[in-house]
Amino acid sequence: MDIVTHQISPFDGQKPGTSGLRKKTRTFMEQGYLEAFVQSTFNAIEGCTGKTFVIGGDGRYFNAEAIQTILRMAAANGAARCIVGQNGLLSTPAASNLIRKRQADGGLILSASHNPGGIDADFGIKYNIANGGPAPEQITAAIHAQTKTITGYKTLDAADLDLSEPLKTELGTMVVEVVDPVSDYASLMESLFDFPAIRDLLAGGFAIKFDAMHAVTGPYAREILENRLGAPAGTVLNGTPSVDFGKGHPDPNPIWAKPLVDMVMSDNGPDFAAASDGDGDRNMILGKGVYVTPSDSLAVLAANAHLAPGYSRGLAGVARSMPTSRAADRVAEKLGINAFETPTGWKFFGNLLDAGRATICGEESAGTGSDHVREKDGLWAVLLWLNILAARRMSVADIMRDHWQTYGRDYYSRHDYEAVDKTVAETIMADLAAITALPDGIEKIDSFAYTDPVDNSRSENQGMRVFFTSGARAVMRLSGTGTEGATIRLYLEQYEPADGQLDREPQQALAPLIAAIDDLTDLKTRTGRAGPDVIT
Ligand code: VG1
Ligand code: CO
Repeated sequence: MDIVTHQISPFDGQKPGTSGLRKKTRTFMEQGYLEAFVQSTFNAIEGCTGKTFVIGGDGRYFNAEAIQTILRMAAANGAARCIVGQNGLLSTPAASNLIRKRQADGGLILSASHNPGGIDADFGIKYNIANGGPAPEQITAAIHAQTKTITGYKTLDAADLDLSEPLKTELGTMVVEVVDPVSDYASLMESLFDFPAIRDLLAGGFAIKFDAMHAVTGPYAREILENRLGAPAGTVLNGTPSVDFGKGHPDPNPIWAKPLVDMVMSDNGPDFAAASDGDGDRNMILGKGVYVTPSDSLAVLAANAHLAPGYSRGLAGVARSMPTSRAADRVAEKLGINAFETPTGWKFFGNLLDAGRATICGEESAGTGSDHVREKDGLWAVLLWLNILAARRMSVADIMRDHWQTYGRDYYSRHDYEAVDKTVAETIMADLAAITALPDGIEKIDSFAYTDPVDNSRSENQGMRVFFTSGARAVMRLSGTGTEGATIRLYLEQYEPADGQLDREPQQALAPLIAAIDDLTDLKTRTGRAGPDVIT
């Protein structure tokens, strides 16, 4: 098979965002676009010679074609081996696990995660390093630098491989191993959690539902929840991955997973329900009559993790992204363990996990995970919740009440203003940063910067924070995963002590804070919106 080099010129805007490069699918399908980014990645990591990579994606439109392209390019660039999920599928946490388990040099994950899929929707690709986690900023910056000067890419003149069955084959001199995407991951979960106790809980009539949202977790959830834990057939909803996620938006939040929320809010709804996103790294947790905010979920998991065998020795520390509520910090303080505050994006947890300084990490955007892999992990969070429910034999609502009565409650909400004109959004941010005279009730406004405690790398401009004298906090930042205009994310939180009012409706509890931020920034008028597009 011949190695061929194709000349190309750089494409504008191939700058990885919060989690890899995300663009419209049609952009990725332009001739040479994917190739330019993949070759830039290979160049940035000083080539592929002799290396092993894990490759897989969430099954969205263009996943299958992109994988064939990447395999040919990896072979032409001298890689020794590629491990690929059957049919090109791998959830993000399963890919992270495979990279670690097989001691691969890295991996390429094809996903735009919670963004919709289809020829007129979004596609994405990201590079993960040998620890199984997303490439840190130094590497994504090196990839971006390569994309600006690239002149050509190498590929193999070869036909597509059949990836529909587990097998070992060759592409040029590179070995291609097609693997069952589920089994290693399911075994990892079984090693962390008390499966007999969960099986017993479910056998006793505790009813659960899991909405895979037509995305990658369907096969994983069926194997784990239905086959290994004995949940009745039909527990997993929308369990067959489809290229356009059933024309849905695979984002597990009360807006996009509304049918599931309606189900748990109904009289004869299940005791527990959960959903995950396109690539399986996010989770939404629901109990009969309750939606658990991701920030609270992180705190509850940290407080109760010792009930699961994998965490029975306790936690080294808890890390959360800056906009995530401070509920987890309260748990860390009580447990006497480390609490870390990092910028948004899972890549910032990697060093803390590698150094053994944090065991559990989480983001307000419905991502939680631990040191078992180096990505957030939707099904992991679901199983840890089930393990806790099996050990404590309480309802989700009672667990929440008990948690707030112990630690107090951080009322929390995120308001998203989507597809805002980019210049308008940037000016709103710049004006907020420029405020010098603080209005009454505001104690401090700053721009969050982070120094990684392990390697001392510095990340500036990670979001504006507004601290109120009442103890409330608002955060504003621009999304780094969108593909259209700018998305302004406004994060709101207000603490209520354990002896205070713990059962208020969050939007009402936060109403004064919402009004104060609108006064400060003129957000609604300047975006021309009556209110946020999405409230979580
Ligand atoms: C969003 C979330 C962030 C998350 C990222 C990737 O980023 O806010 O917490 O890490 O998505 O999640 P941004 O820059 O749009 O706010 V996933 O599940 O889409 O890979
Ligand atoms: Co995701």
